[in-house]
Amino acid sequence: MNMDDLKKIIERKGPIRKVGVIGMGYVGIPAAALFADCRQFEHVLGFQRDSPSSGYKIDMLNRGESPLKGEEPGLEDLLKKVVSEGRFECTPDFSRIRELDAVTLAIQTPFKNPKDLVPDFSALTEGLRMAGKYIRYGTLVVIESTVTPGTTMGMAKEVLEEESGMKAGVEFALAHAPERVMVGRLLKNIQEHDRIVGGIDEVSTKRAVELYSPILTKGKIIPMSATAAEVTKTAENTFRDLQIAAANELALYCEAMGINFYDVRTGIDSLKGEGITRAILWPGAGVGGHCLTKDTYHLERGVKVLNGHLDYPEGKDSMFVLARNINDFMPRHMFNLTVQGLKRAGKNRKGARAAILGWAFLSNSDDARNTPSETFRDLLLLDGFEVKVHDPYVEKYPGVPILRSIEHTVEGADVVAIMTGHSQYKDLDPAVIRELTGKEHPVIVDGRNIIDPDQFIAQGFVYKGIGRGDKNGHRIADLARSRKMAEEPIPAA
Ligand code: SAJ
Repeated sequence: MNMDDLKKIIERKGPIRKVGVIGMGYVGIPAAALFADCRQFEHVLGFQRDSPSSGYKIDMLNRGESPLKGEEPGLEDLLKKVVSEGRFECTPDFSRIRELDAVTLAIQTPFKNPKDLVPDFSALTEGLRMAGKYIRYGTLVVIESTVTPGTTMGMAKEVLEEESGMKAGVEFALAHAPERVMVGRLLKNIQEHDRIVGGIDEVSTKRAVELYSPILTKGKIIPMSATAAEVTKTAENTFRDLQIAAANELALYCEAMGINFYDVRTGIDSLKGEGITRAILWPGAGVGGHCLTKDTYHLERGVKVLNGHLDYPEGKDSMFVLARNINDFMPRHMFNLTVQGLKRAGKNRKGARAAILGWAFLSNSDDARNTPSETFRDLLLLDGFEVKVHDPYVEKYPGVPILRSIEHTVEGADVVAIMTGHSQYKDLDPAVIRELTGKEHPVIVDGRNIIDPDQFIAQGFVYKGIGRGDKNGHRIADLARSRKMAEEPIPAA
C-alpha cells in the first residue's frame, strides 16, 4: 500500500463535496461560512461540543447568528445566507464526520507552561480523536490550528491512525493549513491572505489545495510540506513578536537617553528603496492575544520535537524567547512609569487610585485574550493601589469589573494609564480629565503614544510615556501660580 493508493482512492471519490469544521471559534466559524458559500461544496457541517461553556453556539449558529463578540464585517450576513440556503448547519454529533470528504480542525493550542515548553494539546487531541473515529477512506483532514512544528507528521498522524485504523498518506489525506486571521477582519483575512498549504505528501497537498482554492479571492495558495507550513506559521508570529520587542527595547533606550522614540522611528523608517525594508513596528504597553504570546514557544519546541542538531552560540539564550521576555516586561515598565510619575507628583502610592483605560489586547476590538492590562492591574493591586478599568468594547471579564464610563473610571484617580490604543482615547480632554481627578497634579501614563503630552503637561499633569524620553522629565506646570500671575494687574510702565 502506498501513496498511489491514496491517489486512486481520491480519484474514485471525486471532487470534495461535503466539508466539516471542528471548532466553532474565531477561526472555525468564518471558515465554515466561506466554505458553505462556495458553489463547489454542497454542504458544510460545523462541529461544536454541547458543553456548558460553549454549547449555546450551536443554536445561535443554526439561527444564522454569530456567537463571536465584536464587529466582524460581513460575517452575520453570510451566516444568515448559508443557513437559510441550508448549506451550513452546526451539530454536536461528531459521528456525522462519516458524511464528509474533508474535515478541518480549528482548535485553540495554548501553552500550559511556556517555561518548559509544555503545550496544552488536550482540546486538539480530542478533536483529532473524534475525526479519526469517523473518517472514511480518502477523507482529507486539515489542521488549521497553530501547532509545534512536527505535530502534523507526529502526534496528529499517530492519533488519527490509531482511531481510524487507517494509514495517513495511504488511506486518508492529512495536511496543515494554518489560519492567519485577526479579529475584526476574519472573512477578509481568510479570502485575501495567501494560504500556506502543507500536506504530509503530494497527494494530501493537492487535495488540500482543492479545498482552499475556492474560498480565496485575492490570496493565492503557497504549497509546501506540512512541517514547513508549521514553521512558516510559528515563525511569522515569532518574527512579528521579535520586531515588536526590538521597537520596545529601542523605546526603553530612548527613554534612558532622554529622546523621543517616534522621531527616531520616523528617521529609521525613511531609509527606503533598493530592497531596503525597515519594518520598524510600534512599542507599547505589552503584547497580548492568543498568537504572539505562544507561537514563539511552539517554534522553540519544534526544534526539540524534530530533534534536529541546532548549531547555536554556546550558552546563549534564544533571541526569540528573549524577545518574548522583553514584550512580557512592558506591563511592568508601565507600572514603573506609574510609580515614577506619582513620585514626581509627590503622591504616596500606598492606597493611590489608578484608572486603567483599555482592557482589550488590540485597539478598537473587544478581544481581551492574554491582555497585558491584566498583568499591569495585578501589579498595581499587589502594590496596594485601588484600580478601576474602562474599555469601550470589552463587555465583561472574569473577576474584573469593566466600566463603560470614562468619567466614572477617572473620577478621583491619582493616575490614569492608557493600556490599549482605542481611537476614542485620542480625544481625551486634559482639562476635563484633570477636573474629574480633582488632583492638582494627576499622573497620566501613555502606553500607546495616543495623547499629546504637551496638552496634558500644560494642564498640570505629570506625564509619562513609553518611548518619550523627551517628555518624561518635563517641568511640572504650576497652574495655581500661572492662574495667580494671570490675575495680577500689569503694573503701569
Ligand atoms: N503590538 C505592539 N506593537 C505593534 C503591533 C502589535 O505592541 O507594532 C501588540 C498589540 O497591541 C497586541 C499584540 O501586539 O497586544 C498582537 O497584535 P497583532 O497586531 O499581532 O494581533 P494578532 O496577535 O491578533 O495577530 C497576529 C498576526 N500575525 C502577524 O501579523 C504575523 C495575524 O496575522 C495572525 O493571523 C494572528 O497573529 C494569528 O492568529 O496568529
